[in-house]
Amino acid sequence: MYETSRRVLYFNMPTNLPPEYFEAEKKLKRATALKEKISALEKLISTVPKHKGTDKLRADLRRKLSQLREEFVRKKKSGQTDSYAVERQGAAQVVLLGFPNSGKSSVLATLTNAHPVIADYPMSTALPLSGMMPFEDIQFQLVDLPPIGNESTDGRISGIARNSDVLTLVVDLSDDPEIQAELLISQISEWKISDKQIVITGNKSDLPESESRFKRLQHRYGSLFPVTSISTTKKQGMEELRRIIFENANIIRVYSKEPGKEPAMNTPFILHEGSSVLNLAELIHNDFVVNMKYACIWGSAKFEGQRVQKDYVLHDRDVVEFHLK
Ligand SMILES: Nc1nc2c(ncn2[C@@H]2O[C@H](COP(=O)(O)OP(=O)(O)OP(=O)(O)O)[C@@H](O)[C@H]2O)c(=O)[nH]1
Ligand SMILES: [Mg+2]
Repeated sequence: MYETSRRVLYFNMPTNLPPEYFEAEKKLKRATALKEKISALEKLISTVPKHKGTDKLRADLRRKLSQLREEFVRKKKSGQTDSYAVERQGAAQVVLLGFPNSGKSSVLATLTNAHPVIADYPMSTALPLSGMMPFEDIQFQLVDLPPIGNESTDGRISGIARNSDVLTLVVDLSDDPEIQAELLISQISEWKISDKQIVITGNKSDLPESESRFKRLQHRYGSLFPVTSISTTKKQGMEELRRIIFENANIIRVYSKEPGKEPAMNTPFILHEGSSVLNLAELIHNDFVVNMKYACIWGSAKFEGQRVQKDYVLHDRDVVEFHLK
């Protein structure tokens, strides 16, 4: 990609930029969190050689940096008064919804690097807390929330749920899981949150009679949603839950490749399912959009390295090589 990027930029910029610039630019494109974006942009600026030919580029980048820094300060200030603000990070945002004590915080603690309060008294979680869940070569943001059913917090919880990508309903297999699921689903529809990906997970599968209750839960909801059984205490079913979250996030991972080189397999681009080669080009660089002649695809193509046009629909794990005019 470096070679093609350099060719494209050659037409549009009055300068030759070093390979590190394009590496840093790629990192910037992939950054999702504001903090990440700021440090990626700082790195990018440091790669631009200082001479007359780069004056305009450096000025543009510095302007962008100061805008991002201002936004960061603004958000930080408002964050002090709004402890419910959850900044999106990672490939997709997944919220944990459930009644008190169902084990939402335990799920967060088991699947991510976060350290929530876990307690046997109800409503131990008072504010949202997020952590990053690794899945293969990507990370999902899991958001633990206070339990449903409290007038003072339900409004804020519904706002967070509405903005997320996947709702994971955590029900307690030792305490009428079917009724919990039913109440949660009706609450979600009362909030008018539609078209949302929903996953149901029955927690505490280590407790007596949880298996038969899980079977009933699965029988009732299995045809509507993915239903899975876990025990955070015994660490059972956690890998399956990770996979189910990935499968329901409606995203694909796509890798870019420069002509004549190996693909960058450790740094996927994340796209919505159904995205095309053109959508990938838009994510990488506008010059790819303008100057694309065709692309070569490995993975979902009929044969390896098949030439495709910009409307070709990509699949998870495809490798894409852009060829420009
Ligand atoms: N037996 C068993 N107990 C569990 C499991 N997961 C969580 N617990 C216990 O259930 C209780 C509640 O767990 P939390 O993770 O705090 O539940 P929560 O849903 O976050 O609770 P709130 O924040 O109050 O809504 C704690 O005592 C946990 O130790 C499990 O898999 N098996
Ligand atoms: Mg909790």
